[in-house]
Amino acid sequence: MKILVHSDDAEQWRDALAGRLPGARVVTSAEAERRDADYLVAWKPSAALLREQTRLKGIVNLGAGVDALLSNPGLPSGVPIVKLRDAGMAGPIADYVRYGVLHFQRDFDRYRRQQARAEWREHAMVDKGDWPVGVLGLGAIGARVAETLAADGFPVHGWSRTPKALEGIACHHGEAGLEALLGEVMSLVLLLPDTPATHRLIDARALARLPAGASLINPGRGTLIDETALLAALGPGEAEGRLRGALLDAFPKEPLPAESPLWRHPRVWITPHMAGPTPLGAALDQVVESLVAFEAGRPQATVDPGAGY
Ligand code: OXD
Repeated sequence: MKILVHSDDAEQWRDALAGRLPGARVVTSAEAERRDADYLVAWKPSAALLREQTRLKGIVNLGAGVDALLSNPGLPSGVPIVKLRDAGMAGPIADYVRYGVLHFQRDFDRYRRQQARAEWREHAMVDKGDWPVGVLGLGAIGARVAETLAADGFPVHGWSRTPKALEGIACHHGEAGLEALLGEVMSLVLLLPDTPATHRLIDARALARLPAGASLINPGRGTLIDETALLAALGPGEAEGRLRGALLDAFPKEPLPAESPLWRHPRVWITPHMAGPTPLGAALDQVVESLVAFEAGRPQATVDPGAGY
């Protein structure tokens, strides 16, 4: 079998895959030999690279989100796609979210602003038990985040499109479930996939449902948020608006354009899509398994392009 690899670390992937699949020929997208591959292992391939491939039997998406791949105009129809599930990224994402929740629950945002004024003033601590957190999206990563926060002592509400049950998590689903969750949580965490159904789910109405002083943490997809509504809910300047602050790792357009007002908002923390890197070591087993399963004619859980994940 011939495998084509495309990613920032394609050479490492090529060598690692060649080591694990000695019968395979593995090339990177930078090599002249890149045409006529049987399988593509890639993160954000170009439309041109996809169009060059005429006999693909399967694609392995080197990430958990398939939105970029599914919206690629060069994507051939009918070729099965598998994505990484939790390939080592859920732990770092859970840490990112913990950092964000603690940031607001322990008032680090306020202390940071006070420091700029040399102001020594302690805020009464809100107990973890009184700081409910909502996690939207209970896939492999969302579930791990929800369970981590619950183990830390936060009351956790989870939401998914279809009903799910997770021990220790108050699980909600459907529209009514979302309304109920939004009304409860002091930190809202977004870990839904980017699909037409989740686009701008966090709009002015959703933000208005959150309790006053709530915070938003988005290590998921930027398209989930209506940015105009977010800025309105935050209000301008340092004085806390209805929405106290936001920690954002994902944006509809990345890199976040320099002119975005989010960069300069004093109660917004921006990170450059770093919450859950995909470590090659942890993802390799999954990629090899997927390729072996493709080759054996029994691909593992493939992406449903209609649902978008
Ligand atoms: C992913 C990502 O989808 O890094 O894995 O955004």
